[in-house]
Amino acid sequence: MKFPRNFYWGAASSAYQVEGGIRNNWTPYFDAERATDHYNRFREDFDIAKSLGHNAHRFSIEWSRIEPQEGEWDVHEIEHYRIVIRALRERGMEPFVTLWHWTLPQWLEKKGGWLNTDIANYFSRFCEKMAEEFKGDITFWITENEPMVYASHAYWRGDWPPKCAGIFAYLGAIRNLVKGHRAAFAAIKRTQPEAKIGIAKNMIFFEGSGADAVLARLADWWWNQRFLNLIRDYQDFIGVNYYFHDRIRNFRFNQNENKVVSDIGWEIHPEGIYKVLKSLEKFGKPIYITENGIADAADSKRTAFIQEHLRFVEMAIRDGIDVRGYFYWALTDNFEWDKGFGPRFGLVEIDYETMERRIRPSARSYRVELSP
Ligand code: IFM
Repeated sequence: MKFPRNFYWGAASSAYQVEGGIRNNWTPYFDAERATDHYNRFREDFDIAKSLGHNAHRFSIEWSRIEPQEGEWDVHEIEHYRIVIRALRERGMEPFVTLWHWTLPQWLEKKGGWLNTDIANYFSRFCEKMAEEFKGDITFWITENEPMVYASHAYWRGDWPPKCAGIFAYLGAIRNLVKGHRAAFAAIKRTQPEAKIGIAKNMIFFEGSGADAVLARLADWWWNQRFLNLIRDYQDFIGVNYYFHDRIRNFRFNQNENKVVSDIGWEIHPEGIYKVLKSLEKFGKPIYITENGIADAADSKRTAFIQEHLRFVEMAIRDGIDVRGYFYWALTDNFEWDKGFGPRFGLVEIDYETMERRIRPSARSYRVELSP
């Protein structure tokens, strides 16, 4: 498999899932505590990524560290992320920065979080500040991670903070997430016109035949396409997070064959990544796979998982889709939100007792060969 010369490849993480010591809107419900102590061990983690040959890394800046109280910037924490970014650059890795990976400062959650009609202003103010601070160091900004996933858990099912379920809350949160992205896009561009900005969109390959195909198209429109359509003129690239295939049979979702599943029961369906990439062709934007990964504690499926998905990404590129990068989720094991520390997504295993890092064999077989 050969990828274009400038292709970015590496792994991803998010602040709350790895840093440790964060108190945000999740903490009262699902406390990540020390997480992987990445806040103190980021150099060690980046050394590992470098030793694996990665040329890019995706991580998030934790809003609750930067603005712990409304309107107050924490210069010490800004400096911390400056050092983190420098550490990546020194190791030859391009930083891709996520500005909102599902967490909010507690003061903002108290004001209604994503249901606050002013949240787009709060968010764009934070994003603008980050662009001002880091415009010399960062090109790629991901404003929001998987907004539809967050809205459906937090405001529809109500199993994630702020655990507020209801159709109006769900629709209202989506509307504000769209507004938030647009406002953030404008704010970053004002500060840094050359910035490249997008979101990381969770994409599901919905499949159905006959009458089920109609439902599959509808689900595709609602889940995959609508948000991207609404921010169509406010993005330089599309970030794709791909984990799921959903086969619809007799008007019922989730009728997958599940022949091969991850430790948390997610079906492995690599060709779906090709299908979702194809479905994004019409936007005419560069695409980065901002997440793709598997929970596999025994590390018995991860190598094939990565190779198969990369094979379909390569096929998409050969078919003319402008895919420019791939980030495996995740560099290390980490705190998997409501599921805690059980699922093991990492290329690198974490011993949560000692915080020792152990590189899994699959990490060494994950290589993306670039054309000369
Ligand atoms: O861990 C999450 C990540 O934070 C967002 N995308 C899916 C991953 C696996 O569930």
